[in-house]
Amino acid sequence: MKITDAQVFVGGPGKNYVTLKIMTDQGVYGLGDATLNNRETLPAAYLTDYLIPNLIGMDPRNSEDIWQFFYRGAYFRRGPIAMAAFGAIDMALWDIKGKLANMPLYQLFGGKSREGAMVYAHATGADLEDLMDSVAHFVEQGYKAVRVQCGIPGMPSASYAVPETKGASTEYMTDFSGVRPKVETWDTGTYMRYMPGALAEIRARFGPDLHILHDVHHRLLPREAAEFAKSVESVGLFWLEDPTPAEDQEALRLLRAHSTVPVAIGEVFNSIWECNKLIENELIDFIRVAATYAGGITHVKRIIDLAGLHHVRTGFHGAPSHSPICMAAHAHLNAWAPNFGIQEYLVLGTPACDALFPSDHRMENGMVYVSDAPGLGVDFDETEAKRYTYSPGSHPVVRLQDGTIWNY
Ligand code: KDG
Ligand code: MG
Repeated sequence: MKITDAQVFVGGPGKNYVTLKIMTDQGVYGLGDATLNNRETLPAAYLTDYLIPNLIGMDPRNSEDIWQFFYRGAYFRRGPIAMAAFGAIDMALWDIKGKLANMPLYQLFGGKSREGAMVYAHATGADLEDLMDSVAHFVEQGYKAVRVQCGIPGMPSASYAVPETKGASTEYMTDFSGVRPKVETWDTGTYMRYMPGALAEIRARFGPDLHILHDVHHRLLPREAAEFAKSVESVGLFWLEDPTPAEDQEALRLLRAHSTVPVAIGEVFNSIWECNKLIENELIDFIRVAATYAGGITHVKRIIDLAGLHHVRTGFHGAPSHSPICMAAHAHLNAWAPNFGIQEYLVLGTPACDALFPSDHRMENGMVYVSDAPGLGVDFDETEAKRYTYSPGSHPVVRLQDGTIWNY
């Protein structure tokens, strides 16, 4: 069996999804997601210029050897661009494998460990009252877990993932448009003084059963993160996400020594080598990698297995920048993984997204139910794809009040 051709498509409703389609001499094709938010053209170019010319003629069934060929063959290994490109190839090869076996991928991994996989939504608000309305909206829809972010009185500009005006909270998406980033201003003291009380009010309003998550988005120093974690202990968070900058695998030691708040990290990691110490030293509770830019299903399965040895559960990244192809890969991993924790899940622009990526993976009452179709169980409509073009975007840049650049 041979790969005969592969194509890359960039575009989608409100997002520049990077979709890879690998064709074979047996008529079976596979799909992969190489979307790297706001840098989408780079994995697309890596695929088109270097990887696809090598893929042609290879046997698609040898997904492990192909992964190793590209990874070790890159010499300058890892990094989000390369790992997103390898990730898309790997997903597409697993898709082909499942279609050849006539089985959904979770069966090839070892079958289902659960029927539905719990997901969390993003609640946000220009202020706490607005956030409460947003949380109530998701609770009414049946969500059992909600991430909460809100505007902070006295903060010089809107905080991470927070709308500037009230009433826009349930459909809110951070504005990433344009090549020049928006600049936000941040003050750690203002955040540290306000947020623990706000989280406590959310807990008081919604009771003990709601799973509450909060994302610090890498903004605190290790000592500040330890103090913050201690101060939110009584809220009973499901997790505290990215309390410190992700580059430092030792940064969480201090937090761990002072608090039992569950910690989630890893949405910016692209290999096992960025989280192996965090996992082995049991400094985290949830690992947040994504099948896209952490090298596909093959590499993420290795991370899941290492995590399982150390009581670390999964909580894969599922921001709107992941296409339904990556989310399908996650749905299969989540159905199988013995150490599944939760899945981030954003439903935005669904009718248009469903038209571009038809599938019968389904969301009901805050749970995702995996498709039983062979392979990934998601398709790609090339005619629909013609409606979309690429438009560049950037993540905001954060400065402190004195102008110092900080972590977005
Ligand atoms: O591209 C970056 C976003 O996906 C990120 O800011 C979202 O932190 C994020 C999250 O938890 O989804
Ligand atoms: Mg995050």
